[in-house]
Amino acid sequence: TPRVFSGIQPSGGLTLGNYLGAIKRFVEMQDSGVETIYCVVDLHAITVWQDPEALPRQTRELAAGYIAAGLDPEKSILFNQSQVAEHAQLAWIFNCVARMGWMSRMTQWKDKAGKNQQNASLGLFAYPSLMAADILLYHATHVPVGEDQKQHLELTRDIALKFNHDYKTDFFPITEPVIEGAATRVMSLRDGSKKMSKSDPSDASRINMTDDADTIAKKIRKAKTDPDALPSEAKGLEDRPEARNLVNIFAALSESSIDEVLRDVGGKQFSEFKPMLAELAVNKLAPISSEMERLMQDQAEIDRILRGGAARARAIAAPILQRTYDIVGMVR
Ligand code: AQP
Repeated sequence: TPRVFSGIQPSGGLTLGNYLGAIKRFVEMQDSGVETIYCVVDLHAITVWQDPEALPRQTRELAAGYIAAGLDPEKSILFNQSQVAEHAQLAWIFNCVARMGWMSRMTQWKDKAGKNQQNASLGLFAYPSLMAADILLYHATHVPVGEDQKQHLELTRDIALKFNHDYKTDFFPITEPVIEGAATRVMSLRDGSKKMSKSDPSDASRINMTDDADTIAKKIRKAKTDPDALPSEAKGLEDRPEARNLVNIFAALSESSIDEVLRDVGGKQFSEFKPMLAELAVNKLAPISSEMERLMQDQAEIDRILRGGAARARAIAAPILQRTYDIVGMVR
């Protein structure tokens, strides 16, 4: 039977990219009736420095974002990673299976470590090994993610294959990435060649789920574009990354195709299209952000949900870790 696992880092506020590329898909999968497990991956977040004063709020806000966007803590298992120690325990085993060379080829490692790799954390280097543990700890079969996580999911498959090979077993399943939906790669509003990211130093580069209507309108108004009018079909967006990104966001938010959007707005100038996009974005995001705000009033309730989710997650994870230890040859 299919089992879905995915996670998001509480490394800042949620962006429109996280919403369209991940959370919206999480909700659809939950509502399709399969077993769904969604995690706030706080152990991943600290691979780059997180202020311990801010991390609890970021964690709770992400949990609130999940729920406000439609995840139901009864239907899905919602929890934060550090409450289920088995993630770190399985990651250690996988650290001993994965090879240095595999990790050093990861583009996220190269991007985030930058020029000064010697000074990046060992955790950042081993990030994909922990991610493989997150997924394989539940024998998850399907993992919905944005395009940027594709390479890490391939590495998860490589780790499962090598573990199965080294220990002559078929214990770990080969996971399917689910990179679908209209917006698997939402780009920065300031640079159409960079993905929209929570940790981009420029706040103007992204739409945060908690931005108010005026801020959203202002960011879209200032979004980088070219001087031409919108084309009337998708082909006309080639070599126009900024234009394509805005049309793509419009399509994803309105649940229509790019061609359908261009049928309506083809020929318009950005000065006319941008306010339409802003209005749509505000209409879609405002109910979620106001619900997030309401949920954040009751921290104890969020913590209770995360603890309950962690207990349910552990009930699945613990036997799988024990079985892994047996396969590896650990005495208990
Ligand atoms: N721009 C994006 N477009 C589509 N999907 C996106 N995702 C992230 N950015 C976009 C998807 O959101 C999920 C959670 O991502 P993450 O928090 O684990 O880390 P990330 O991919 O590195 O996201 P950020 O926002 O860029 O965070 P930071 O800045 O902390 O690294 C994943 O499914 C991801 O694909």
